[in-house]
Amino acid sequence: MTTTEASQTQQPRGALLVVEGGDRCGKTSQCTRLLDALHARGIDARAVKFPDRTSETGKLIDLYLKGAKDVDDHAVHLLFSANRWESMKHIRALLEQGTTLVVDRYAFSGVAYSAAKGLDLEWCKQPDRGLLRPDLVLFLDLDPIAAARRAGYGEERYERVDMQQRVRSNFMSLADGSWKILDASRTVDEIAADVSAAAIAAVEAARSTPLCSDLWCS
Ligand code: DGP
Repeated sequence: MTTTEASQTQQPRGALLVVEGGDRCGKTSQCTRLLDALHARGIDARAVKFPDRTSETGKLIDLYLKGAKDVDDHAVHLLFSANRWESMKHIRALLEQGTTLVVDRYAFSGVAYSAAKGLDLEWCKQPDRGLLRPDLVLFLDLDPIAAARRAGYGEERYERVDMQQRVRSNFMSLADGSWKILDASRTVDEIAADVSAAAIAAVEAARSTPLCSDLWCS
């Protein structure tokens, strides 16, 4: 087969779609709704969640989040980053085979949460530098006071309103042109409609743009 024939038969890549937001902003429901919407359009898509609590680093992170283990803030930051790095090869392979990924939290959570604990924001970015750059970041923006009224709030380490206010402002400082900020105080259906419209446009655009491992490299 010639090089031209090989490139003609190559599968267009999948899109890396990240969903971010503070605790109890409705991310999990929106990720499920988005996957359903993509599948309904015949798009090959899968869910990914960070932290991945099943890996060795993830098990430690889970104990930390549940308050069962104390870990130095810098060390836990590196652990969350390692948890993402250990999935990168697999994520790249899926994207290259044409699978779109709906990723529940990514490096933006890493920075927003650790910096909210007082770590330097630029320092926090460094371990995740060079991760795959998302095609789209969907940020579900919810007032932390409204989030605190939602069921289950307060069960994990970071679920305190003062902490969540700082997390929200850190997230905002990370936003760039690849972000879509959505008002998460609306109904699930209203948010889902905006999420799927933005995601479908990003899946289309990703077909003709290369995959880049250059998050925060410039
Ligand atoms: P979730 O399973 O989406 O509810 O996330 C669990 C908690 O962990 C949530 O409070 C956000 C926080 N978190 C997620 N990723 C990171 C990270 O990379 N670093 C830090 N410090 N916290 C994170």
